[in-house]
Amino acid sequence: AVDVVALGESMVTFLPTRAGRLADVPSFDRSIGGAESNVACMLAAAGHSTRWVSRVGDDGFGDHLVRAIGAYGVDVTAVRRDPARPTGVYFRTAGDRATDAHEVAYYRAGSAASAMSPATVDLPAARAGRVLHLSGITAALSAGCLGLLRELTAPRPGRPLISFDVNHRSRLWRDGDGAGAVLLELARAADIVFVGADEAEQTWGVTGGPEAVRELLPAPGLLVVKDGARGATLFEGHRRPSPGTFVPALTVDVVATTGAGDAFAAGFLSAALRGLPPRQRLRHGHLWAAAALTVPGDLAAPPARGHADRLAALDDT
Ligand code: KDG
Repeated sequence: AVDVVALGESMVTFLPTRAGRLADVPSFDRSIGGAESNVACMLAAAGHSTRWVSRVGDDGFGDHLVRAIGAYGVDVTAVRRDPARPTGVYFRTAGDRATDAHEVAYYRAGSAASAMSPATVDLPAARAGRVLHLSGITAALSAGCLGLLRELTAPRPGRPLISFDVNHRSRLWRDGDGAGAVLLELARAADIVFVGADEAEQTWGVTGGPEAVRELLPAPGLLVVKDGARGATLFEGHRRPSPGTFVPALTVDVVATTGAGDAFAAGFLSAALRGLPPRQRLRHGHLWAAAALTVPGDLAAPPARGHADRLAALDDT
């Protein structure tokens, strides 16, 4: 059986060759992005069996995504080609932390992946893993995509563990879409949830820190509330109030934050699949996130397992 199946839209990503506004950058390097496939690629690179389920266009960018993601060792046999709709692409600025002038330009409306639905996706392939990793990005893409997430997260015998990264991308939602309600419904249906403390405030108006997020999401057996550069808190089990485990993040020179959340989720899931204890799951999340924070692209190679295990076992008290 596959360890982790990740389902979602991936895009060819254009990374600027230098810092500056999109209006000023003259050239871009081709790369790949996609929150869920980033998770699958990192897990595959770390030796886990993974599958990516999605749709791409019957075009060169679709060929590139399937080839590049497959090259990480991810099973791409359940990726379908759409003869009519194109593969999505996006452009973004380099990590301009100092100016806080980060820009993202998506060209994904009407993409092949936005046509995902229970009718156009191989559902048995999506359900075949121990863990099915999903994100809130998919919910914003189309009614069919939201219907697909509802179908996959509905209770049913033998359902894989649902891992859900809230990933509230406000640029993809319109007023009236009810992003907060939809993302809350999906997070409540999941077994493992990743959410940023700032994201929880923006999405649900929760201001009381990790404990308040747990109040809102008491059901997931594993809830990780990430507090950016400070650290992350893990709540386990279904007890209320459940004491959280906080582990500080690493201090790194950030090149670009894009993809750090995906890397955190991948590192955490890897450690959880290997049965490592709670603190070490968070440590692996931070270590893998550090790998993504220190490269310009959305996707980084995970730290070598033995090395990460030794670092994760260090005592921080
Ligand atoms: O988490 C990184 C992703 O945001 C990026 O790779 C692109 O999937 C993407 C999105 O929808 O923003």
